[in-house]
Amino acid sequence: KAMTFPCYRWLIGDTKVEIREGTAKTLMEDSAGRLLAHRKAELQERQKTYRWITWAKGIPRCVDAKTEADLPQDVRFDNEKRSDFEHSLHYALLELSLKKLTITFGKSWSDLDDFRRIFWKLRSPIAEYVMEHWQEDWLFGYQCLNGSNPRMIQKCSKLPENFPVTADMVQSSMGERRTLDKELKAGNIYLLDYAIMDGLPTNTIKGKPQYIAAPLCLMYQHPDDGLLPIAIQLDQSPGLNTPIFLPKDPPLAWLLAKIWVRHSEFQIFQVSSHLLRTHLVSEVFCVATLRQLPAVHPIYKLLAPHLRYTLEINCRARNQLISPNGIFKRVVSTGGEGLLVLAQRDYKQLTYRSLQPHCDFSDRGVCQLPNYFHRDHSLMLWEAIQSFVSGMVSLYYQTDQDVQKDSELQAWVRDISQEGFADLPNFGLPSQLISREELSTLLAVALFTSTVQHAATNNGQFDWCAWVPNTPCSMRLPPPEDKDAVTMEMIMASLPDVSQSCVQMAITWHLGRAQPDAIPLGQYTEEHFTEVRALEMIDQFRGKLKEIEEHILNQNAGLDLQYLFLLPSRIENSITI
Ligand code: OYP
Repeated sequence: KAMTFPCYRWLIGDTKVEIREGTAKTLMEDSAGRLLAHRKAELQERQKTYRWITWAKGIPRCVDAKTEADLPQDVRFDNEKRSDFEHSLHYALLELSLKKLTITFGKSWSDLDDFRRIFWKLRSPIAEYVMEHWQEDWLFGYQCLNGSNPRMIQKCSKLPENFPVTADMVQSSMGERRTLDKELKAGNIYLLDYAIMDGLPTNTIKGKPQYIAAPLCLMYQHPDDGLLPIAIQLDQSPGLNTPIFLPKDPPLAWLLAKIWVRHSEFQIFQVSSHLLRTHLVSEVFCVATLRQLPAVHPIYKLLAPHLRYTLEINCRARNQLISPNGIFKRVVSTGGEGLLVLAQRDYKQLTYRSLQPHCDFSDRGVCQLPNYFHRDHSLMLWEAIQSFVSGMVSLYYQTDQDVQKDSELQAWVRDISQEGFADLPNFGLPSQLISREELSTLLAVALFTSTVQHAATNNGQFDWCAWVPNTPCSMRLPPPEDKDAVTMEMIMASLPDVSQSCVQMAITWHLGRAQPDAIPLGQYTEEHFTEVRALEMIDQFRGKLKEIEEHILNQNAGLDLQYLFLLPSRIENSITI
């Protein structure tokens, strides 16, 4: 193959400079004076173009652009992407507002089956499955592992003090000869704790207050029936008005308690797992890379394909989704101040460790859980990414000293840790890289977050949120205080109304559907690298991904509920939606 692509170009004064030479070069290798001057000029230009800004205090910093129109052409959507993005959303909102009309002028909104009248059947076998089975306890448990927010579940070896579940309460969920105490010791008890939602400011929508709870939910890994919810408390403080809901309670009371947990899931899922921990984290890598690495730098070449369209989609999200009049404000319980406070609380606890999947799973104590496909696929993909990037690093850095001496690289990591993740003393990313291993880990985190982790949270959102009662975006009544007083009327008056539900379906479809112009993980359409060894490593990486693809397909063959969100061919190379 002929490799004659210009590998970098920029403007010095009015002169466009193009170097027709493909070899990636770190600073030390680039010794000729003229080239050094070019590197410097390119970076000065880039730092003028891409500047950090604090959009809101207490969350990662981002690119300085009021709207996507302020971004340089190089990082904007191309025409096809823009028109698809705008049309698909309008199409969805229009389609659903028609459905809404038929309800507003038709029958009342009084029964769970009424959600069927607005449900959008769109080739999502999972969404249809959810519609039929969402009330079953095992599906509630399954979603903790393989739904769209698979990072909430954690091992519980001792009951939290504010969650006074007794052996008696859960005996019937465990079966004979088993006790809560024994199962705690055996490591079969897990917990969902939404303490982070306690006291969040709540939204008011069309004059009506919305409600938020901070539940605790105890889970049991049953030897035959899988992971099951066995006790739910909807507030962090126990008390007379804070009953502990149980599977043996009146069915509507238990159902409403589960719905409340799922409502918390929606908030954590979208604000923390999706927005903060993928979109905003990747934007930090993106801005630092554009500011600190010249296009000829091997690390720039390695990262560039994983940063495509991320700045524009994030600008759009800041302007239309989480802005003062955005979609969240119009339909979600954390709309307005709530989502910001939630993001800020979660940002405070964000660690570099938690962005590395093997650490995250082991810190949560979930390595033994059976049928945790999300975990198994994540680890396989992490391994593939990690070995790819460390191979590339060792191509361009012969020793650890080479890493220490690369002042561009060091400025890059300083930009990430000091500018992007500012005010985060416990984040855990050093502001200097001293070894090739440290560099490889950081690159693996950047790649993994913008590809695998984003796919894991983004790709399932229509499947798991289209049936609104399964993952409601808001609640319109406070949590129930009396188990015996729960009625269907109360459930319907708590769940989102018709128009909130329609918007939830439209947006989750818009974001979760397969993107028409997607570039899948490991496909490098622009030939940044031209060296034979680098190209071989890319090939090896693709080979691994192909094996993973086949493994996942075989594993899923014949399953009613398939876990395909981490199929490599369905993972995008960057966050573009
Ligand atoms: C940007 O015209 C994005 O209103 C989506 O978000 C939707 C718009 C703008 C609205 C455009 C318009 C892209 C990227 C992102 C992200 C992370 C958080 C996603 C939360 C989705 C929540 C859906 C809520 C529905 C009730």
